[in-house]
Amino acid sequence: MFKHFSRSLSLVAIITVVCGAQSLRQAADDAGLLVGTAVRPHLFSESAYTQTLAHQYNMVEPEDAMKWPALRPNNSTYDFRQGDEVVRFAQAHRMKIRGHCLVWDHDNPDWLTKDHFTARQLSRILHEHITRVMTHYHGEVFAWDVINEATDENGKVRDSIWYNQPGIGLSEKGTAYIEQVFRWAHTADPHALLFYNEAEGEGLNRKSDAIYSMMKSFKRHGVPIDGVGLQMHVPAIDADIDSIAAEVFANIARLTALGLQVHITELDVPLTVEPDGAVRPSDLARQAEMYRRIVRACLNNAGCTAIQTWGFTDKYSWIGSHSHHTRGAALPFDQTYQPKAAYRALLEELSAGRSPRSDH
Ligand code: 9MR
Repeated sequence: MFKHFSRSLSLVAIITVVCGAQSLRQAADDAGLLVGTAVRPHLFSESAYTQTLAHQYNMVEPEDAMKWPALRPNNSTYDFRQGDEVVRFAQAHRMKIRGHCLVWDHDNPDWLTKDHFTARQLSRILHEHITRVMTHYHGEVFAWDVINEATDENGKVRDSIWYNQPGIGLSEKGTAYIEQVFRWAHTADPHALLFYNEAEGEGLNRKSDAIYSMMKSFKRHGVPIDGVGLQMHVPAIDADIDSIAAEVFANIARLTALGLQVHITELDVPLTVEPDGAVRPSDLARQAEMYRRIVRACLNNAGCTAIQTWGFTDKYSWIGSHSHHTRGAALPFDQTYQPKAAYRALLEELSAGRSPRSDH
């Protein structure tokens, strides 16, 4: 009987390997991992957009819809309409929602940056914002990027309206203001997972060393933090993919050894785009390899619990408009929603699951 049972189990395994998972979502579900993408709610009227999204992903994050400019038309008003649209879509399709982002020195509304608030006023404004937004999305957003990009390339706390210009009253006290916003966030929603999200600190460098030290100190002092978001905007051209993958693996390993989760939060791999929109086939192959190795680095560490790309179709990505359209084609689906080599690499790695197949 047992023999019979194990034979049918191996039959299931063989069928799965031969047929393969039908979507990133199915493969990620089987691997016990979240696979997500940033979304723009005004595109929910486009059926190819929503169909691909619902079929392929089990998690979404609003690209801009929960940022200050969307939520805060002025100091006394909150506008949750765009964020709520993301929540409705996700709930209708049984997807998890990551929230992004409560504190950032970028992309803040003019009323906030130009009104010359005092530190005491800013402290009240930020505390109220965190409390109100997290309360509104309580039970809906399971994880928040509480603070985004607070460290500079030398590993120093970045100058910002929230830190020292004029700050919330903890100016020149290093990471104390970061600690404060995590404490406010935890009080606002004790059930949400709280993340520190950062760019260009994915491998091993001064910035990631500083983040690691900050995390170690936060854990030692009981600061309520659950994880680190590694953004992962990684160019593939002229990159040493082996050493990037090895460094990302090592960084994930040291962070998770502190008892933190890691989410890959904004993965995209921009390529050079010719004026006629063409991309070299060899670049697409390198891009696929980069996707494969980053996903493998995550899968090989049980503490890496989510992989998310910054958009999913090359039709809509921040890269084009930020590079005068000289770079782009960074995502797993092309402009017509056809899967690229990068998609197949993602699917193959997710389907292979967590069992380590190499060191990194
Ligand atoms: O992709 C986002 C773009 O639409 C916004 O205009 C921009 C400013 O809010 O932010 C972009 O997303 C950024 C993210 O919020 C934080 N990490 C870097 C991302 C790309 O710039």
